[in-house]
Amino acid sequence: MRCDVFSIFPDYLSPLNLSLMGKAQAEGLVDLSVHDLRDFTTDRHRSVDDTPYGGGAGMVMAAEPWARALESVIPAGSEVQRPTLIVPSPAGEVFTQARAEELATEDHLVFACGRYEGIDERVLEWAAGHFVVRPMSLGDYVLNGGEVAVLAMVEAIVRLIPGVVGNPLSLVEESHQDGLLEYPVYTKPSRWREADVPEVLLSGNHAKIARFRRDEQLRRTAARRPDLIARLDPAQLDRNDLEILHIEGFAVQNGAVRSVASDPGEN
Ligand code: 6GU
Repeated sequence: MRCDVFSIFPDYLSPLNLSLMGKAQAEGLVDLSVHDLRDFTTDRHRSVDDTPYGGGAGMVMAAEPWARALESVIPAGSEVQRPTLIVPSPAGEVFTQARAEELATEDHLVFACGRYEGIDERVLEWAAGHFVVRPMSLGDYVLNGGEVAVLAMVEAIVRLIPGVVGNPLSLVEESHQDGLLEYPVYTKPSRWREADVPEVLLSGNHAKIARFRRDEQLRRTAARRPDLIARLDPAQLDRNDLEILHIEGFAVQNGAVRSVASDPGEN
């Protein structure tokens, strides 16, 4: 996979050269380039921003440096498929594990890190002629710029490329892989400061261990992320699952898992 990242703070992206991401690059699984947006300016001050039309606080990133930057990575041949242009923004669609899986199959991703109040909208309209443009958000909070979001998205995507994570089995038992949070984990010693590891985990009974872990996934997800429980497919739940969910205040109604918590004000 080829990845091009554009930013006015290229140093912000240097962690992408460390650890698993650095190794993926060294092994040729990812070809990552970080570019300084200011290298695509033409004025003496290398300026990238200007005041917003219509007024309002802050500055807006100007179109021309962005267009010149993005043009530098448009593939030459017309037969190659358009790269995906990810524009980190709190106004984008939410980046999830499903989006990471989808993007991990692409040949060429381009990331445009905005700062200030964002990028002149006409850049995104123009870019749609050369890229599949996807504004994407990490979640409902505001960062100062797209760089930290790109660190998170690139890490989530690249680790799904075959060969990047040494043991592919470690990808299958993770949070969000089956729509549930992951189960709690423990290591030696079995008793630590009066606290024992759940006994079933020492039993060697693999069926019981699997059931315990599934129950813990359901309990945790119900407590911390009821929104994820509501998205479960009831056809994928066994009797034991339904029993746990019932204890946690959920039941299947009209083909969906719903909260039946009697707590007034809850819904
Ligand atoms: Cl992708 N960008 C910015 N600036 N803020 C964010 C975000 C992205 N996701 C959540 N907050």
